[in-house]
Amino acid sequence: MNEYLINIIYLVAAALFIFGLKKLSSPATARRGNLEAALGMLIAIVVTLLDQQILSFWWIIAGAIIGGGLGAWWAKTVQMTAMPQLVAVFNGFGGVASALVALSEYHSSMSRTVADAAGEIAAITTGDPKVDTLITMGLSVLIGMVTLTGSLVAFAKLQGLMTGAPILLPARHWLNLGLAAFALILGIVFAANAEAGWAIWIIVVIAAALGILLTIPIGGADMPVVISLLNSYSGLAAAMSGFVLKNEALIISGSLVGASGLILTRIMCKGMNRSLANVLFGGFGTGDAAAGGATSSADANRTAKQMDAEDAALVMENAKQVIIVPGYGMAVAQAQHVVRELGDLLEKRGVTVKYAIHPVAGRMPGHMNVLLAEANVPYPQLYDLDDINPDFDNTDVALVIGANDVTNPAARTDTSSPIYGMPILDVDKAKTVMVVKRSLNPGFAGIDNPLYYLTNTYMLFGDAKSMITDVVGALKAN
Ligand code: TAP
Repeated sequence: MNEYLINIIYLVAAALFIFGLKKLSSPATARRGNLEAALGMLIAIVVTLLDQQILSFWWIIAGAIIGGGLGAWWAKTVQMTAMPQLVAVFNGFGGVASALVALSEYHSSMSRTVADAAGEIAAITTGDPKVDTLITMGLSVLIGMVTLTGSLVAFAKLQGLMTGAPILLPARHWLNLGLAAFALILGIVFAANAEAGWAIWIIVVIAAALGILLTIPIGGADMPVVISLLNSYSGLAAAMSGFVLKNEALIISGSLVGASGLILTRIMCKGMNRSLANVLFGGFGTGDAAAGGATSSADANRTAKQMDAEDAALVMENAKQVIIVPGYGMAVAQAQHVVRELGDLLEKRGVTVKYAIHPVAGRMPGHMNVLLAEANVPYPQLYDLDDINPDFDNTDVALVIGANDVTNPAARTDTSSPIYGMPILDVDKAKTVMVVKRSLNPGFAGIDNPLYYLTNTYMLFGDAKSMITDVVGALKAN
């Protein structure tokens, strides 16, 4: 195929990636955006396959069937709450794919095979790759392998295969720094001398070790941030492979993944009021509190008032406005469908219903948006933190469902709190606050929530799905 034609088609694919990404920024256009980006990817793949450099379609078809089949089966069967670890594994595979592409390209360019006159295959060394290609090969291998092992550790932590608590090795920063410096030196040796194939293999080992060492000191519950960062790394590794293969579409798509992963990481850190350095090197957290990692530090002298489902239904149906605040507990209980049913019933009774979405509610970016979209909650009813916060003052009921940290007023008032400064949903400003959760136990941050002891707060103790089902039943009976 003509090189110019290929590049123009790659450009079309890249444009589709960018338009697709833009559309992903709103729930209303996200599906279309996904489709457009997928179409871009399809075009890029077909053009690459039609390109004459493709050697064996059989390998490609076998890989697509096995890999695609496994991926589709896993994505279809995964629990919504296990989505972060699935994404982690996908990132890891992306990283190692880039590393393998760079390694195989190095070896095929160093050892080009030619058929001799007798039809036998003999290897000759050409020393073909130039310095710039060698540098990008080294970077692709380094970043790709860090992404692979880092992602596998993230997966193991989230899946409970290893402790979620930070593993803090003595002098770990020096160890990591030493390994990174060693990898850099090897990279320079490799770039200066294409024959130094041994150096790239040592880089493989060091990068694999670095991925593990950089990820084990991070608490299990911070893993979603790490996964988003590793996602960015996998994009960078792909972009580097793009330079190795001189494939513009790969360079552009890898850079887009790299940049969007970084933006997402920043949004998540901002939502938690933590710096990226604090997440990566702070050794924060004891694992995932919701998985039993933390204990309540509630003051025994304070009492939290309780309310039952019937009373809650009565208060809500007489309200002008109810703001529903979903959190991780709603995801665990899979209560989104019955929550929507509650919202619909209240609306039918003339109550204005809004959903307040905190950027880090749940355990992955957009977690609440995805769940509520799955339950067909209309998009216009979903409000971001900045848009909804001024509304709580004029709201009769804030109904908190399985959310904890994202509603903790200590973030506004208690300078000694680990979450001080984290933007929260100001639910305490509503006339009545109802909190649906099973106990007074803390959430991810492992800290007490003074919200539960305020005079306007009522606890509805129980599993989110069964409690909201009871409230719905009471509303229907009224
Ligand atoms: P959390 O603060 O973790 O609180 C969730 C609450 O849900 C728990 O206190 C738990 O209380 C309750 N719960 C668990 N299972 C339940 C069930 N079946 N029914 C009812 N309640 C249940 O959640 P959040 O408010 O959504 O905040 C998210 C936290 O995760 C933040 O601290 C955030 O920084 C962190 N984080 C988020 C992300 C992203 S991207 N979303 C990434 C990393 C970290 P009981 O045990 O008493 O029921």
